[in-house]
Amino acid sequence: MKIVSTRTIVTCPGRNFVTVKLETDEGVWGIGDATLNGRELAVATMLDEHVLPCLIGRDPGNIEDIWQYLYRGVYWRRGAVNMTAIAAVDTALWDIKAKCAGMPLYQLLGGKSRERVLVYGHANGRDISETVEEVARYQDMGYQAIRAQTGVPGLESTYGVSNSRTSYEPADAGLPSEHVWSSERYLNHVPRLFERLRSEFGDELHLLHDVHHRLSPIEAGRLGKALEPFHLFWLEDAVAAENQAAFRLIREHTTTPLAVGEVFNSIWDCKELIEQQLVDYIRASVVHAGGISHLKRIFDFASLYHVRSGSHGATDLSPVCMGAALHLDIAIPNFGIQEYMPHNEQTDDVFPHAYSFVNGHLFPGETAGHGVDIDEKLAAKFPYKRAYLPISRLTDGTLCNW
Ligand code: CS2
Ligand code: MG
Repeated sequence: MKIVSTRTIVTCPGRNFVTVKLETDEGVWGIGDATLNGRELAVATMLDEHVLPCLIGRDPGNIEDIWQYLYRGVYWRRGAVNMTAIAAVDTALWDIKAKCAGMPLYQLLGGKSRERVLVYGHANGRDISETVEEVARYQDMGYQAIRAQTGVPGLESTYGVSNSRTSYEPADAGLPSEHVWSSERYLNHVPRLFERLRSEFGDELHLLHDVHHRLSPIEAGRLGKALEPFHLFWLEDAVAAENQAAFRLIREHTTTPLAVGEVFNSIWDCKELIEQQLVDYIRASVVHAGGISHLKRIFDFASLYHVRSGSHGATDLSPVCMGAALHLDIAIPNFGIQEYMPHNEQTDDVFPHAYSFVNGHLFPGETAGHGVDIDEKLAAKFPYKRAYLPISRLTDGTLCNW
């Protein structure tokens, strides 16, 4: 079997997505997600101009060799654009291999380690009362794990909270919108949210929170300690994780479980965090961490150190990434939880998929491959529309992490 044609498909059914499609001389095709929120065309160009031409004539069954060829062959290794491009090709190749085997992808990854994939949804509100209402709404929809984000008094906006009660889509403008941030106001307010949530919903419900890289290590230690009475499932991205050693300081101050890694694109971003058990969950995703092949390496390494998976699953990761992720989620021994932000209807129409949501869990489905396809005619109806992620500044104008 040989790869005879390749292309990238850029579409914007409410938000931008980039998809790679590889076609073979035996009529089998595979697709992979190549979406990098705010830098979509960088990845599309990387693929069209530098990666995809190298694939023509290759045997799609040689997944590992192609991965090594693309990872080592670029010379300038790693990085979000590079690893997202490799991820999309890798995902498409696994899709082809599973289709040729006539099996759902999880069968090639070791089969089922569980019957269903626990997911968490996003509840947010402009204040604590609205957030409580949203958590109740998600609980009524069957979610057993819910991430809660709330507005902070004195701040016009904050991460994870939409001002219009619609689902939160951060890539909101043709040039980066600017938001003001105050860690002090935030640190004083968040414990009140979780105190209220525990008194409203009791101890069973899994509660999660995303700090979104905004604190210093000692501030994160303070927050983790303040949240201990409310036993969160995890506190996510407490600090930016380039300095992996910084997590040791957080660890010294709190037993609140820590999750990190949605921005990671290789095992080298998290090797120290895992080896020294500085975190409890790794959030790396199929689309940004080199595909199924590399993400499985990361999770297998994490399994040696009691670190579990918690893959990123925001709406800026396409249904193709979600579909592929679920096959890994159901197969690996150290699965933790899967983030699940349902896509809008237009996106679901562009990306028909086999996965389904039932009672707080996702199921990958039994379709051969990863179970997701792309309707190219429909995709063509939604042209790319440049959109940036916001930036944040402190009240004195200092640029800080959004
Ligand atoms: C967030 C994301 O889902 C999450 O945990 O961190 O919404 C993140 O802000 C976006 O994926 C960025 O594009
Ligand atoms: Mg996050």
